[in-house]
Amino acid sequence: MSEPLVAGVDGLDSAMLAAWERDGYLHVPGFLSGSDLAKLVSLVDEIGRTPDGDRELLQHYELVDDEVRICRSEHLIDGHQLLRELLTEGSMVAMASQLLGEPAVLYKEKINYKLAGGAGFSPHQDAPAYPFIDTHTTCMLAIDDATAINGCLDVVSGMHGELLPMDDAGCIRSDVADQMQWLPTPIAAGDLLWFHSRAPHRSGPNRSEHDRRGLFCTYNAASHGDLRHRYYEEKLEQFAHGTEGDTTRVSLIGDFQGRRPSASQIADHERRLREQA
Ligand SMILES: O=C(O)CCC(=O)C(=O)O
Repeated sequence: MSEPLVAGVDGLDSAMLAAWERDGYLHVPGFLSGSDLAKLVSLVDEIGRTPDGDRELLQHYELVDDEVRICRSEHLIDGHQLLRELLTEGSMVAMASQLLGEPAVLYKEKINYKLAGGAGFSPHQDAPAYPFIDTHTTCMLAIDDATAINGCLDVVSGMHGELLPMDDAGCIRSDVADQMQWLPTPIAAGDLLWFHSRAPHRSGPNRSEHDRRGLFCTYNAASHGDLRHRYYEEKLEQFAHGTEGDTTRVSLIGDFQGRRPSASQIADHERRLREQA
């Protein structure tokens, strides 16, 4: 049984909570470092090489230079005790509870890989992609440094009060997004970036030669119920009936801009993963 990761931050102070209320997002430096961060990095590497369905994972792929590349893994905690402990016990869930103002429970969790050359995300709010209740808070735990070149998140401050007009994909209408003041939020590996589910955000493609991976965990107030199982059931149901398009579908909205590989390209890729394992 592996040792739990040791976090360098165990709570948010009143200045941080005030910044959160004002901005709808919050950068918390130094959550993981040293050997704890290294352990998480190697687990993310291993998850990225695991075929869809193994260890309960839901895997999503994009085409980068016509090669199949992992772009998202989700439904992580059932097959990975280290992640289950990190995301459902201790300081991560304690911070989510502070931000929600009451005890929090995990709603969903994912890794966005954005490997070198990987695609970005259109301007959106998460709330339309997260059914059943209105408010969630999400944390990006940076696995690699996230920079303006490799596709860190851009956010808009103080716009987390209401849902904005959407296009057919469920993203923020471009005439509205074009008027907003977008702030790049570069963060270092091991840092956290918390953001409200109505905080507008977007991210560019990875224009560097290095990967920009992030572990994203989303919480809701426990008084609204433990909705994680229901969320994944709903997602699988919607994906089963979804239409095929040119972009990879990773969400209940169409925010991801990555190109979709064919089913046979994915099957070949996963066959090679199994041969290499
Ligand atoms: O990973 C990114 O660059 C953006 C993530 C995001 O906006 C999302 O998953 O909703």
